[in-house]
Amino acid sequence: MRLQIALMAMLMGAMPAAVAGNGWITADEVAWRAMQDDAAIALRGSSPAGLYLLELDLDQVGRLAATLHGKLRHCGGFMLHESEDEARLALAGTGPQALPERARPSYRLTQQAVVAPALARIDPAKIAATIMRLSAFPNRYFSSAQGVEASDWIRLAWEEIGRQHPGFSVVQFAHAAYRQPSVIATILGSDRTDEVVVLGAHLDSISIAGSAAPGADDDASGIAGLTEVLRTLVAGKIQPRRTIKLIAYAAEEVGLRGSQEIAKAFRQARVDVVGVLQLDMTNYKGSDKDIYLIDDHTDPAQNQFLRALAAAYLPALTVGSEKCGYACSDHASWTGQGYAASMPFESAMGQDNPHIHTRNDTFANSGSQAAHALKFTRLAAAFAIELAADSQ
Ligand code: IPO
Ligand code: ZN
Repeated sequence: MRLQIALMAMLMGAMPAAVAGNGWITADEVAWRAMQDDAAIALRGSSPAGLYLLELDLDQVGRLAATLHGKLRHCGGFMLHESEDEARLALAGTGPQALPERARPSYRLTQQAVVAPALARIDPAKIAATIMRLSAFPNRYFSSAQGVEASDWIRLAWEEIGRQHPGFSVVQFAHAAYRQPSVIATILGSDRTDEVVVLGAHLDSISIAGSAAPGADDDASGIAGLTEVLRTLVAGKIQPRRTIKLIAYAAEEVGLRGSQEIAKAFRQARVDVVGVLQLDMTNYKGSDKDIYLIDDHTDPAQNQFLRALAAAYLPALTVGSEKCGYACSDHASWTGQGYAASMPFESAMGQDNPHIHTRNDTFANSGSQAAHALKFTRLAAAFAIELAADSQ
């Protein structure tokens, strides 16, 4: 009933004037229901697909994210857009299509001789060390000083590892609207340099109670995985044909803001990204299978490629699939720009780490082990090596 009233009011343009606006978000049904009593939010539209267009003051976004975390126990469930037009495009689901000139990879496996030793070099103790170092920051919130320090730490750590590799470079990507920069490491391809393979994870953390936010599983585990993939590529002096980029995204917890800006910048520059892999929460084994491929807001053909990689290189692992039902991590930002993206997740929905977004998302509460994250790190390394070597 409230919704009809709201829709009617919207149609009559009589929404509460309180909302100065310039923040436009699209949210799914569940998220909209959880925030529809919030006077700071105005309904501006909805789609048959169950998406809602909402306007709010930008400085309300952080509070809204925390409120939704509290109510829904998952991140946001909304995407923050830079403009009303862009939000209306997302509402209509008419985001940018795939780059017409982009050739589909063959997804053939040809790098057995390189992948096997690379996976053997991956050290769970190093994954654990990175998780413990990152979760030692009181928080890694997108607008906090510690959030900036965490970004700096990752850049320095990757620089330390990567400097041995001739094609390596690392930069921080500044976001105008908030102080936490994303970090982008690059291993330049040998001859298919303009074709790019992206591996990502988010560096920020959040605590709904505003308390400490160690974010050991969400998502220090993903950053630790990327760091170990970088180390095994460099240690193996692996020279990919395509360029490999490792991205630590800022501000995932408050609307996928870092990855949206970066994915859009790549799309606007017509960068030929041949595939994107997201690692977000990989170290809490809450279900019977080892890996759950998220199959909404992702690419079916690339998900099949991941199954083939697991079967070939990690035959002991069991792989299932799961739906998030909303844009549940940074992979969705790339999908929204027409790129192929995938996200292997730690468990089935609802069996994932119960401590996320609280002071209790610690390494200890993931069992003081990195055995689960190790599986995802190996899969990510195989993905990078095979896709970046693909001669298609
Ligand atoms: C998340 C992701 C997938 C599923 I299934 C359940 C929960 C967590 C993600 N939304 C998050 O908070 N990332 O930071
Ligand atoms: Zn989260």
